[in-house]
Amino acid sequence: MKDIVRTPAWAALAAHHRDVAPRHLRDLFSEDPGRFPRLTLELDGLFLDLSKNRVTDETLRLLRDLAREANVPAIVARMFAGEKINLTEDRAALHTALRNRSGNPVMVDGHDVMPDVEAVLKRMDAFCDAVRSGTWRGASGQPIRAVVNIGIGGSDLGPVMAVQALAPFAPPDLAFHFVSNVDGAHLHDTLLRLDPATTLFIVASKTFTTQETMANAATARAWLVAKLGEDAVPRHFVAVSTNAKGVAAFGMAEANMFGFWDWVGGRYSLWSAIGLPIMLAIGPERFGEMLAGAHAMDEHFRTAPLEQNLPATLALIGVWYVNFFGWPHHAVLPYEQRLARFPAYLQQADMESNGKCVRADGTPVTCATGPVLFGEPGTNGQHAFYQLLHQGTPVVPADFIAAANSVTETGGHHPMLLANFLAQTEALAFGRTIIEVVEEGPVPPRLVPHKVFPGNRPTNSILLRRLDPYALGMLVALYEHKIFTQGVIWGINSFDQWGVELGKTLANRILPELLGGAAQPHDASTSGLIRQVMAWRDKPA
Ligand code: G6Q
Repeated sequence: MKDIVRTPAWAALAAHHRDVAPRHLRDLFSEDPGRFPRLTLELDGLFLDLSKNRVTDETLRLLRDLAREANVPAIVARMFAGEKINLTEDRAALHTALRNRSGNPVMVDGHDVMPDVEAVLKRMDAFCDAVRSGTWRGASGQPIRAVVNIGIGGSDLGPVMAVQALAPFAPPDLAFHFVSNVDGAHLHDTLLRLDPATTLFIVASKTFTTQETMANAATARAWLVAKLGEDAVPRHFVAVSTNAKGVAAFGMAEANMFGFWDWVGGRYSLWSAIGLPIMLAIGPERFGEMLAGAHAMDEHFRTAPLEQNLPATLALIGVWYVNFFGWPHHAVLPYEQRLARFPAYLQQADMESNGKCVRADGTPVTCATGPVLFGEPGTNGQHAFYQLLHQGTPVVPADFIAAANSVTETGGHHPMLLANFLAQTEALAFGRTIIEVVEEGPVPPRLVPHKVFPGNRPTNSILLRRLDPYALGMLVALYEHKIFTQGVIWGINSFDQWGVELGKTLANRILPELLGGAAQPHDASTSGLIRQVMAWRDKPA
């Protein structure tokens, strides 16, 4: 496999970095009045301002050469064609088929998957209409008023993020809860507020073997059965899975199961039946709009030249910072309270996809890969960690996300929110010089250095018209494809996650010890902690 670090395109970027690194964004802007129009891109109501990045036209040209060197366009085509690009799991990565609105077939192993996708969507539509209209009744004849999604990782983060993001599109008399953690407190505190007669549980698990989900589902089932009896289960439990046998073994009828397929990666699954809570919240039509937004981004990513390609350009600028500036962090800062879970969602999408030190062919990487991603909604973050973003020693490239309109404009708040969004990227890019500090008015000399802002801190601004289902679909697909493009450049498989296995295996080994089984050999720290836990555990009454 080609080592991207040893290519002429990489060497050209390394040499170019020496020219660009000392330059300040203040100069890049003052020398070039055409910078903003040239470094902005737009697609269907999603506007991307790249101009506050530490790049020149030459940087972008060289980065695109790097993408060609890494074969990005060809590998993108292979993903859309359903080739098994997830080599370690021998699977296709076809989340794009789940939102394919083109009418064209998508083939996996010689089989067109689109009729299967359409059939599940149709069943989801009918089920969601029934629940939302009150035709679907609980065992005691009452309509559903609360939906509890039990799932974790990819079977939780996408739905919880999207249901929150699109809350104004949901009926006010249907509450949504998400239980993921095996910590019984999560389920306990959720059930406290619920009436079993009006509660619907969705057990969401691709494998239907995940410890956390199975434990939470079994406890929730016991709670329901204790209150309403065994016969109530089919009116209050549905499953989303690829494992029909596992669902049957749990005691759920096939009619209550919504399927998907092994070519849907967990963290790419919100478009599949895993999105059932989203469809219950916003209804089938708006769920279709979300799929359409993602499809528009797919078509753009698949067909637009690298020069105009939004996901590819975001990816390349990220590579520029990680590999050439050596900045290992990335912040995602939505100026939209309803995107509060978007950074957590992206943390999984990005860090589980590209947090790898071995390339797809099993050889070690020779450069840094995925950054540490974090974020919080603005303006809350401003009153918390932005100090470090402005004046700290690490430079943290950041994506700022905002919508020109709020779906629920309230009390004139939105212009205040937008002013903060705009002010922060301005402050990060341009900072405040000593001269500006002094000119602003009398300031004690000892405070001058504290009031200086270095600036030159790069940001992308992503502006939506409003956060509606279509825009959310576009936004999520934008990041999915950004992540994939970076994985291709680094030569890693963005679709597996072997790094989460070891902890699971060790936990399975430790659990019997905590239940009173014989001590197993561990390192001194782990054995000591097990003894301490056992000493402090309350004895069962
Ligand atoms: C995502 C990962 C992982 C997965 C969870 C839940 O890409 O594979 O986060 O989604 O481990 O798995 P199940 O859906 O099988 O319960």
